[in-house]
Amino acid sequence: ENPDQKEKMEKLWKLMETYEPNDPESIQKSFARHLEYSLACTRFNFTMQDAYRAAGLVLRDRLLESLNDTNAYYRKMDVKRGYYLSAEYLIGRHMQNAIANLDLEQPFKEAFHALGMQLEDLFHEEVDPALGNGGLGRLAACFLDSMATLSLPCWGYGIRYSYGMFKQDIQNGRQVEMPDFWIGDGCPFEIPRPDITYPVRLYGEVQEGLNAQGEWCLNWVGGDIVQAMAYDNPIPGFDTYNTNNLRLWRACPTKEFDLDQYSAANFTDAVEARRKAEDLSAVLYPNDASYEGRELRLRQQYFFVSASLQDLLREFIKRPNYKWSELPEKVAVQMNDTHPTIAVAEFMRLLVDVMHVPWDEAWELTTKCLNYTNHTVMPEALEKWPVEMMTRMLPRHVQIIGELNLRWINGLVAKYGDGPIIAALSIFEEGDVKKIRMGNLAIMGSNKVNGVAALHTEIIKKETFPDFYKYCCDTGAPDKIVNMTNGVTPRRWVHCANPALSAIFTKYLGSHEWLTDMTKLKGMLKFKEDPKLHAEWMEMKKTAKKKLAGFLKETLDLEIDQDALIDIQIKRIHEYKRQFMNCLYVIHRYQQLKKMSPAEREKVQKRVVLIGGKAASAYVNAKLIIKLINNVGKVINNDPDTGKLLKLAFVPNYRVSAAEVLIPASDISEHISTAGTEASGTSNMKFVMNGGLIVGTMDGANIEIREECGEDTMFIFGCLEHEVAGIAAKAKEGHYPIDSRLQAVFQAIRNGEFSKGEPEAHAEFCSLVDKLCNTHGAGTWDGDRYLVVHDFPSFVDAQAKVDATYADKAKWCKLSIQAASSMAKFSTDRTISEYADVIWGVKPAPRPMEM
Ligand code: 7GP
Repeated sequence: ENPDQKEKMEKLWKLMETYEPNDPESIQKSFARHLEYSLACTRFNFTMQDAYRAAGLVLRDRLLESLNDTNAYYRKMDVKRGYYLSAEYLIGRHMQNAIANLDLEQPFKEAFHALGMQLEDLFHEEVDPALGNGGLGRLAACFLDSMATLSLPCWGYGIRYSYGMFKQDIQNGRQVEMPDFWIGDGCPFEIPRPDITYPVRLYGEVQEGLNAQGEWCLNWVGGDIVQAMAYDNPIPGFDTYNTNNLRLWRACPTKEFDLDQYSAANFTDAVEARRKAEDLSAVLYPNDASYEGRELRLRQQYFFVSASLQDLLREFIKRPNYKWSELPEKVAVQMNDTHPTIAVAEFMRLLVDVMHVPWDEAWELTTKCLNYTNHTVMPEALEKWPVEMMTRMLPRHVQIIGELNLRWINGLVAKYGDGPIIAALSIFEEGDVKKIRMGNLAIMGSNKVNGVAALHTEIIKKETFPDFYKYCCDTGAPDKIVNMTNGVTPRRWVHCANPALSAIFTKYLGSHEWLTDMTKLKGMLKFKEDPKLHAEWMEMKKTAKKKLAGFLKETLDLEIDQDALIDIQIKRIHEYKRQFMNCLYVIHRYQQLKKMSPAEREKVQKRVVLIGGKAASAYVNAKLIIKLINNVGKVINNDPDTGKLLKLAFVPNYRVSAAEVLIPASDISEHISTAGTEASGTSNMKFVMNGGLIVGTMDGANIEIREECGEDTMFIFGCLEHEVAGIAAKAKEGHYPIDSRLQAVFQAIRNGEFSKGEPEAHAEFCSLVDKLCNTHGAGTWDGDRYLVVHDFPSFVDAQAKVDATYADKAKWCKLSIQAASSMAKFSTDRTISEYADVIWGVKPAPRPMEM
């Protein structure tokens, strides 16, 4: 109002409006400023870790400018927004990716080179933020990259765990879990937002009462209130001025609560309460594709869902003259698996109890805004919470779910009469312990439900949720269940992880457009037989193998022959993924080598087999498989007859940054799950984009990759999904022959060849083998649930074909180029465009350079 004051404010605004310049000299100045003034380092005393932090802050300044302007633009344009709710984000290191996406590679390189520093060395200082388990979490991170790159107004919401995925140490061949306090030294990329907090209630009770308008209502009162505090993580897009946000919530004690305790002079209780509140976001549960009904886990889920929904609804009602009926035109929410599906009830609660929207309208809005992705067919992963537990923790939500279910069941009975379909579709599962099925709640509350690969989506319809699919078809909505085949971002997984390959593509295609339009890679196909490209391609692989060799030397003190075929299987350890079968094959290969004369051995293709991945801490068999791999590796690698020709190593502490070194170096990778068990797989895509070929089953996205790249680029084996039931049925009757080569492998294990001097390990290894063999006799068939015995012979054949093909270098190179150049479909840019079109109805909103 005061003109003098206004003038001064305008001066400040002008100052704030200017962007940080991006020439090398300005970057250096900004770096020095952060080193000295943000980190309090002196000229004489700073470490590489300090340098990394200061460089991180240089980037953060630029990210913030872009983030703020992007948000302002979205508001100005009043766009529809997408919100991705995920309990996990396996984001990986920020720095290299941020530099690439902000288009600062050249000036950064120059700036730091001139200061005597290599960017690579700075990158190495960053700890991986590992706020996820595996595929589901990494997919969420690739999705964020594509949302920003496509200039889509989409944000991610999740939990800022203080302890991420545990660090895996290998001691005496066994997995030992170590805490990963990744946030210990602070992360220079995140922006704490003490100004953005929401209260989240847990426990307490529901009381009848009157609302502000004097109407009868139900009030949820009492219990504990924690504050969710926002931490923003800017996600820059590539080749756009948009930067989106990943908002992670940290649990903090409420201020009032603390004060009460303090005034009661009960200081230690107050501190204890603080600790209890903070526990909520302390640790990520290290389970992948399995479920543990732990109370803290449900608390975490509700905590982040409630804060996120409050935040996005606040954004909606900030709009002038908002109308609730417009909500589905402005908001689309994606629930990443069942973890955030309490959102269905929380959305209803916020609309009905807090915003006073009538029930029927609220339900219509909920089911128009929410969507659900299923990521696994493993029944043990479908969350079901005991009603008793949920009633204690979220009493109002259980009422809401009860009411929703009542209306739902009434409708179903009217349609089908009382019968088994009613029990199958109910949200409640009867039994000794009555449970709430989160999958059913998710489907009921969603506009669209999707699987993550074509085969997986069919399995969802046929096997995981057949009654829902029937209901959808019967009500004229078969399209409620759609397929969204997964992808990966080529920025991180090709450009950053494999700069040599990125340079080849850009050189041959004449521009880096392929990085945002992977169909451009088709242009490489005309060079697939070009000897000049072959030479460069092989050089690229050599560079990657050299880097891998350095990594293996450093982490395992393992020397590898860089001319060997590199064979990699990296993913969570799970019986359905069949790392065990891979290990059994390596033993077989070793036995073959041992039988040969030295002259015969000379002719055998050299191989290095690398297996890596974490096992859930309570998953006994997965942990045993790790031990077996380590023990087998020890025998093979130290055998003078074979050591040069075959190596087997377990790569410890598999994580995003390790994947970035391993994947570019592979010749083949193993995606060998039993048909019908791997929902999609995404590392298969990363490997092929880097010119590796797949040994795989007809499962998940393998099927679609093969379709795109050509049958000759994949070494397929094993039974098909529709054959599994028949094989299992025959096995139950005792028709389950064990291949003689596999018997020889079993024999070696039983003879203790891989457990010398370790009686405990010997018994454990025998138990693994016995389990596979325990397939005979009616009714007892449960041992080889994943058909290792059945698929082993064709696996051996596929591996022989790999060796034969690899011997022809020109052919191999051609296949490698052909495959890598045919992967457009598996860019998350394609996946996310489909989500935006088919599920969310969200449109790109690229902001102009200057605002
Ligand atoms: C994984 C699936 O196992 C994998 O096949 C898929 O590619 C990935 O999701 C992304 O869709 N599932 C999980 O990581 C997981 O934890 C249980 O599933 C909820």
